[in-house]
Amino acid sequence: MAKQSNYVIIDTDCGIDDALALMVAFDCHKRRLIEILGITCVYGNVMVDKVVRNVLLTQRLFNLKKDIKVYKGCGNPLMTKLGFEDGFMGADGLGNSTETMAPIDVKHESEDAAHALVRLAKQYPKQIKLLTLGPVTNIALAHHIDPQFFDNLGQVVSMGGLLDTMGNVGPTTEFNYFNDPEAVQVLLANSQCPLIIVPWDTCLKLRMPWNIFDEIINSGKDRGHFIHKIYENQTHHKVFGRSSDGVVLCDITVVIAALFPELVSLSSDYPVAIELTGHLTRGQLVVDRTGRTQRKRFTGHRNAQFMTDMNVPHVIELLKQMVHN
Ligand SMILES: [Ca+2]
Repeated sequence: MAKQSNYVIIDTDCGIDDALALMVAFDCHKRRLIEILGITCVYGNVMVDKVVRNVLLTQRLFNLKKDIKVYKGCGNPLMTKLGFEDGFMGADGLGNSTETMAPIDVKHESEDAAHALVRLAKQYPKQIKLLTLGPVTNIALAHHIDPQFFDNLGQVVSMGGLLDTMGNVGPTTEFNYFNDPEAVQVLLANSQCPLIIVPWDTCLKLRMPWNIFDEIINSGKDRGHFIHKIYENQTHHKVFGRSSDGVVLCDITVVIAALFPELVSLSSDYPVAIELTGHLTRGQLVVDRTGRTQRKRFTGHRNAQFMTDMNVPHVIELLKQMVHN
């Protein structure tokens, strides 16, 4: 963990893995290792109102002296209709577990997410790490509100796209970037701040062995109990369930890349762009590792580093500690 004060904003479409990522971040915030300036919510795993609710349910676990502000953001992509349906994360985004939780008053700030992003970036110029765990629609909108927005950020760490693995939406597409390719283009074509992309390939490398998962959910701790509830349905999934090598943790990789850079491996800088028109490939992150970046059609790109790997045992240890803190 870097010693300097770390201002963080997390933009999330809070599903199951987002909730776990938020738990690690909230724990760091509570221990004053970082200061989370706000959580901005976006549609994605579920509709944005449910995302707000899921963030609040997760934050409640930490009994913070002062609540972290939660901002509601976009409910739709910039240009297209929502494409998701009730699926992997359940109708509530948390594995259909929320009905069994104590009700919560779903309140958010009156300011919308994009304006909050713009305001906070101006207030803390080049000091904020922005973590994106869902479609980047709020981020693109913030740029449209204030063209200086990206320049005011210290760093963006974004989960999206893929390098070499199979897509989780289409053959070459990953869920977050597939949902709003135009917003990704706004990010790639207009930002110059440091950008780390966490591709789907790297998310798949972070699996928690089932014996450790069982240790956590049977720990008797509130946070362990919460993890048990939200992951219960997923444990029966035919691909990611108990028959697999372990629980796929996805979005926590972004928190690790941003807050524990000593635990991750990064690629060289590669030019990246997003496919907007391909009949089969719309939403594909196009990464030029050939070094032939000057081709005429490869426009709207910028350089980005990719998180390619991490110290998995250490990350798992961090998770275990978080449950017991
Ligand atoms: Ca997410």
